[in-house]
Amino acid sequence: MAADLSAAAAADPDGPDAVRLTWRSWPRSKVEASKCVVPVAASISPLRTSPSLVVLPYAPLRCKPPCAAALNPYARVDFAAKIWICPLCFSRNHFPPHYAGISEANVPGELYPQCSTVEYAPPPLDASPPPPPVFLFVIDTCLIEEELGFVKSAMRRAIGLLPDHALVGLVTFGTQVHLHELGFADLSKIYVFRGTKEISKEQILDQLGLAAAGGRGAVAAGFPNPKGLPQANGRLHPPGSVNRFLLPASDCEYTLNSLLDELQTDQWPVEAGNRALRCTGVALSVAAGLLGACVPGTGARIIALVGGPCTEGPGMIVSKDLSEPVRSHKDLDKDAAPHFHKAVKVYDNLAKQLVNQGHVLDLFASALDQVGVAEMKVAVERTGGLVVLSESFGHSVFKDSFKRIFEDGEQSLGLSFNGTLEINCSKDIKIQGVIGPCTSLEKKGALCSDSVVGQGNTTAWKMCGLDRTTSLTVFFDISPSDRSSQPGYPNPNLYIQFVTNYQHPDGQMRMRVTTITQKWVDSSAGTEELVEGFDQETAAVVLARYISLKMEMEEEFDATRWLDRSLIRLCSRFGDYRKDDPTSFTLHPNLSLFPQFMFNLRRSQFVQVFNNSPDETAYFRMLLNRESITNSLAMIQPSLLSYSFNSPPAPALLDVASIAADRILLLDAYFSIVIFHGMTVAQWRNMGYQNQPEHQAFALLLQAPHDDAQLIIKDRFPVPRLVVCDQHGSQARFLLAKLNPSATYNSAHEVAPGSDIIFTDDVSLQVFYEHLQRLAVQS
Ligand SMILES: *[C@@H]1O[C@H](CO)[C@@H](O)[C@H](O)[C@H]1NC(C)=O
Ligand SMILES: *[C@@H]1O[C@H](CO)[C@@H](O)[C@H](O)[C@H]1NC(C)=O
Ligand SMILES: *[C@@H]1O[C@H](CO)[C@@H](O)[C@H](O)[C@H]1NC(C)=O
Ligand SMILES: CC(=O)N[C@H]1CO[C@H](CO)[C@@H](O)[C@@H]1O
Ligand SMILES: [Zn+2]
Repeated sequence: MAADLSAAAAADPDGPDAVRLTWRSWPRSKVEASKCVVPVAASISPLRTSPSLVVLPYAPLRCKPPCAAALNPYARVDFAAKIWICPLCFSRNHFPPHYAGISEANVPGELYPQCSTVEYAPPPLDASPPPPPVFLFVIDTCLIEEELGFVKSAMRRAIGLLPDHALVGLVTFGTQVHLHELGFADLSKIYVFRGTKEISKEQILDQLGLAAAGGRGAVAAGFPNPKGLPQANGRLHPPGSVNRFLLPASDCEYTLNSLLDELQTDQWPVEAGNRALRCTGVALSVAAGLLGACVPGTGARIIALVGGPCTEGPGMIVSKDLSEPVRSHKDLDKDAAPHFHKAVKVYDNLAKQLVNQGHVLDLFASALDQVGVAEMKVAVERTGGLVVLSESFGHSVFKDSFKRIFEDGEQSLGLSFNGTLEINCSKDIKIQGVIGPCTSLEKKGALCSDSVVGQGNTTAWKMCGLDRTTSLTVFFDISPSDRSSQPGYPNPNLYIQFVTNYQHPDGQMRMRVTTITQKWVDSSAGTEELVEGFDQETAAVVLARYISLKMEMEEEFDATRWLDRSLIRLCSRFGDYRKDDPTSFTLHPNLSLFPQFMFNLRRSQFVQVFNNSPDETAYFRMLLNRESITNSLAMIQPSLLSYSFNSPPAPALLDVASIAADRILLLDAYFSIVIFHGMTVAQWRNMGYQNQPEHQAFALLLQAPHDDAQLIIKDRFPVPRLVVCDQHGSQARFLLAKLNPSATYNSAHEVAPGSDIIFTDDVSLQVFYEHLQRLAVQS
């Protein structure tokens, strides 16, 4: 699959709409849908850029209420009568006067067939310039000298890349929180907050002298427009506050750089046997309070650089006493993590505050031990923040990822703010909810299903931060109403419309509309049409997201067993076989890779969580939920490419049998990329053959996987860890851990008839598949 490298550019698997569905043909009834085993779901990347995207300089026409769907290419148009019929609700709508010129020969852009995804960028109503982006840095100083040095150089580089008009602020914290006034170049003024106690938003603002503007309580910021605050040019803030704490980058570059020069590691003494006192929770509330008072409703991000666990005050995850270890998965499982739920509650409240204000939390956690990503996850994910986990602020995973936030042009992440997603669909479809970086806007309606998955009970979601890779998974319920009373029935097609409003990186508000159509099928007649529409890659990723959520929410959930059962049911229903004859079992090509995906999912970090820390698990899940299908699939089933003298690079089986002395392997496991030299290749390299003119072919062979690895790294955020290793070297474990153990396993195992747990822990793919065949064909 790594051959995708070039193929991906040619044929984009996400298509022009950036929507991928588990099923492209939908069963007509609830019962038939449940027999499909894999949920009916869509993975959508609302802001993915496509070279063919059309941007229209006006606002869309909308269907009459309550539908309000935007006009789209699937509408039936009567040019003579100047009427369009909405494909979602079948209402007839008159074109307004400014569409009077419409005819077969003169069709507006939104009706072009290729404009199933289209963007509207109407001119803004007022002429005031769009609000500048805001970056509030929150820096941990409980670090060793060397780590603080890495932070400073990363920050200096960031400051150099910030757009001049961006507003910048600085909070540093350790045992206490320091909020730095940036308004005075020579005389630096610092506001100090104690880290021990929870402080309310009002107390924070009182202390900063920001509460005066509207009287007590009035500063409690609401989104989008808190009442009672003075309003200037559509921007809200008490007078004077912004130019003390948040300054245009061009005005405070010098001050910031000198603050960084003078910044010291936390000076509070740390007793022997203790951890440093670190008040991450209070630091983040101060940051959130400041943004809520100064720039509510304006796109702003808190960029937190955290180098250790919160040990004091709200949000603490472990006590300062070193004899108490940081919670593990075992502790969480046994409910023996005394601080966990309390801390999650704190960050959950922070998430609500930030979402209310429209602000984002980005978390850069760099430490050998855990820092509390598992507890802070809710605040990052609900606000659409970025997260990067690495071992050190000196590691390329941190350094290169951090730099990319501020990069412009082709390398830009396309960071956008103030996003909302709304979904409309044909009548017989209900929305169960969304998994991914967003928060429910609690807009309940007839389209909401009673069975909720993720952020449900709504048809609208907030994404304070989103970028061109952000993906969301929407789960649907098939729930036919009384059809005879429905206009337009029987309609062979269903329609779904995704509407995303967001603030483009250039500052203007835009609306992207994607309308998709699929076929209804009557699957009681046969499964062929369903199988033809099955997207096994999307199905594997959606199941991974779904079970990750269930593992978090349901205490007794047994993921392996659930996956085994689902796979057997799917294969019984959609496989071709004679009853009780395992040798007759075959799968349609659209399903044939799926068992292998499930095999690797069972062995992956998403199911085998005990091999990782809770912080790592939280990190993996956040990225699984927000990445494209192709990237998420690499997390579940890494791709492997083999390089050798006599053939071009070729995909290799994810199996120890792919290792050979005269080959180089390139593994892409999303979080890490491994270049693995076979023994002979490594020996030749050590002898320097690549430097001899007669061995130029060897030099090229050595270089090729490095070039391909750089291609992957260039496009990915967070930047993956690159491991270069040799067969039998200690780093080779990064490859071996991902390979199927075929060579070490002996496959003579009987399955008990009627059993639904098939497989012991570390069987090979072949054994797994044999067992699956036997169980799937059982009558
Ligand atoms: C945020 O989005 C809402 C609705 O999508 C819009 O009304 C509001 O003006 C936006 N705010 C800013 C600051 O652009
Ligand atoms: C969804 O709404 C129903 C009531 O309308 C409520 O009973 C249920 O608890 C809600 N579910 C979630 C997950 O919010
Ligand atoms: C499934 O197979 C059919 C051919 O039988 C092919 O046209 C279709 O694109 C495949 N679907 C997917 C999602 O791969
Ligand atoms: C029936 C329904 O929920 N319609 C919604 C379609 O989407 C618009 C916004 O895009 C909502 O306002 C409608 O309520
Ligand atoms: Zn309509």
